[in-house]
Amino acid sequence: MTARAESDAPMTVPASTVPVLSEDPFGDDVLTDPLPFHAALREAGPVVRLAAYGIWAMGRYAEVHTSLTDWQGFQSAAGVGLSDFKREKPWRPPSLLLEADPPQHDAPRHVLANVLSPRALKKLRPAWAADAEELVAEVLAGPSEFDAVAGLAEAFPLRVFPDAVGLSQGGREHLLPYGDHVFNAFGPVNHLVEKGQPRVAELGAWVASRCTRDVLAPEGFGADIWAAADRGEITPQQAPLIVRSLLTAGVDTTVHALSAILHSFAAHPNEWTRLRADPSLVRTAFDEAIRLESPVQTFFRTTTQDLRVAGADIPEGEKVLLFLGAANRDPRRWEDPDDFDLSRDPSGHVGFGMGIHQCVGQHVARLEAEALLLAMIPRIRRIELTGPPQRHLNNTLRAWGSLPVRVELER
Ligand code: OVM
Repeated sequence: MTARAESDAPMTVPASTVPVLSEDPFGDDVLTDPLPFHAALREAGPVVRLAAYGIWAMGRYAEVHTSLTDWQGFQSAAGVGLSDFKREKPWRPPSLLLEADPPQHDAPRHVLANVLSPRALKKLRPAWAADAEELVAEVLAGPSEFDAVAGLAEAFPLRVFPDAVGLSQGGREHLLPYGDHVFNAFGPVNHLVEKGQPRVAELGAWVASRCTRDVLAPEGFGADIWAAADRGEITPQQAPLIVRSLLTAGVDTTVHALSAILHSFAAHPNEWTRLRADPSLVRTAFDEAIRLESPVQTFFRTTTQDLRVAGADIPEGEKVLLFLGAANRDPRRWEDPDDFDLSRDPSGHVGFGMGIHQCVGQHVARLEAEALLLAMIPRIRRIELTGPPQRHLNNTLRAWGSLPVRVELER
């Protein structure tokens, strides 16, 4: 772009004038507290370049939403991490759901959407409610001060989800480290990815070994996926990779979502009182905490053609980083975006993505959260923080290391 004298400046903004940010969004500082970076990203403009990686980024709700719903222009098959699968070999066989576009995406998506539909989950509700009551009773029988991440947010999904998949008993301790690495691997190869490298072969091999029909229980999400292969809805070659998606995307995500919910209430005791007075607010509470915390912070897309977004020209084949977490706190879309407020309508948040890839497991996550909160409501009068929560750094997840809380019991 050549400089122009102000007098003959064009009336329209040159399309190539895109703001550039130099900060590394995957650096420890930003991962520890992403909010200042998100604000700078939104303020810089609707489309921004990130010099650290030579990529594009969006942090405002409108453009993030538009890009997520435009799967024709913003593909997933080139990978939804920084790595471009058209140029680099993927580190593991690509997901048939996350890292696929129509038409290849359609059959796996259809099958998994049915397996995890609210209708299919109905039969799990009573058992999960009982499991949640049992876990909460165990925790509350102990000290009134405890770590809510280990005690509740990790313990509950690990108690119900692997069994619901039909996963065999041995090796379940591999689930969280494997998921943590997969979500790190969407980012650049920084120290977080390097930390996972020594175990990636072992963990990946274990997960792959748990996806075949013979090792899955005769009833469960795994068996349901294999039954869809029997009906010809997917091929027998596709079934194990779809089971892998459950084991990859179904544990860490829900653990950190539950942590986000528990943190929200511990930090806002009045909202806990309000929830206790009206437990039908559990569904709002779940979405409001997902909006506020955005357990999955970012995903990439890759442009399939030259595109113009909000006046910016993005060439074909470019990586675009979409900041779900920034969009979910965009003041252009949300009133008092940083408040955890059960009287708002959080629907429309992009914490689960939007469009054809929107989280297919969200009803599982919702059921887990509802079961846990409904078990806590009658027993816990107040939950409060006893110290600063510790973050667990991850390139994609807004994750928690610990959440020190004190509970006051209902007598
Ligand atoms: C998958 C997968 C892995 C990570 C995340 C995700 C949020 C999906 O293997 O399909 O969706």
